Amino acid sequence: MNVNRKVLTLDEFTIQELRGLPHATGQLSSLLRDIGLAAKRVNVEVNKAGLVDILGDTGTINVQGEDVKKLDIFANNQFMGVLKHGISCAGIGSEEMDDFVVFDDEISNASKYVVMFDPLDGSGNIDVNISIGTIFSVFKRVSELGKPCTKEDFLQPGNRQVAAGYVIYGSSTMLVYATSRAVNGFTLDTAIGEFCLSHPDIQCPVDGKMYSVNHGNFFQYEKQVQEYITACQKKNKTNGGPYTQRYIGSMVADVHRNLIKGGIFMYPATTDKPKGKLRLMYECKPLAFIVEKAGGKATDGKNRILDLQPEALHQRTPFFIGSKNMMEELEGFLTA
Ligand code: AHM
Ligand code: MG
Repeated sequence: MNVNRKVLTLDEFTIQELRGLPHATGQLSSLLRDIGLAAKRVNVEVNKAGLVDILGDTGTINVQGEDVKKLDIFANNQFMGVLKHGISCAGIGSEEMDDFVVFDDEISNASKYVVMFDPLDGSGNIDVNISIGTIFSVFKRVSELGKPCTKEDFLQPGNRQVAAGYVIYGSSTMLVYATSRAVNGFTLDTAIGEFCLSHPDIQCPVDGKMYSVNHGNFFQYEKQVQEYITACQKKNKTNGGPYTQRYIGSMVADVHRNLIKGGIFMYPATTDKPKGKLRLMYECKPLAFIVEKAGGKATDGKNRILDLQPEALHQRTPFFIGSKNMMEELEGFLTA
């Protein structure tokens, strides 16, 4: 058997990283490995989603709807379960749950981190075989170690994240995560059941030619946003336009593509949703941390996402994220 020892698994990579940090306790590495394990379990079920539709108990539309919902809950329980049974996480917040969950046992109370996640983003795409994702965000606790974690641990601004990442269940399954050091991407090798380092030190291209936005909402956007979108569609020597429009309806997939190839993703406020649709804590802050760490930018149209002080767990925000120069071009329109 030809074993390629140049390929590092997620576990090997996190252990290797620890060697460069002699004072690290290993809790963050262990937490990332726990997330990798949950991602593998969810991946198995996501791959079966189409089959479940065909072989479902009654095959009616209602049952299909329930199956899709079940996968959301399955993903939620997998991530919550591995984090609860691990040694690094004191509690979690999830887009699927009304309130945060305090694990409150001896090991969890001694753990340094809390995690917030969207277990299955873009879940409306499950039953049509389109990429979906998990997004996660890791904070160091501000509450006293040895005691149960508190709401203040969760309501921290994005610039306090110690790590953030996503899993994309696509044509291949990838885990991408950022720490203060770098953004690295791991592709699941299904033959050995391991995430392997495939995209070391990801840098978001400074320029891009793709814009991602729901055009169906065009007439609900504010005027400056409409003007920017219109400019994206025009020939323009300075920005290389017209740009190509790509909108999957699974933000993880859109942002992942833009991170690798360059581009901008927008979910602006609409007249129906004046605060935007996307959730600051579970979706926007972690993606902003990753893209900024890779050299891009992320704002709510006025402020840096990472500087927003959250007020509620399920808070929504308008969201603009992507390549540095495209974001600055957008900012020119928004401040005009
Ligand atoms: P969800 O968390 O309910 O799945 O919603 C988030 C998703 C994003 O992945 C995607 O970009 C957006 O909603 C699509 O919304 P719309 O259909 O309004 O364009
Ligand atoms: Mg979501």
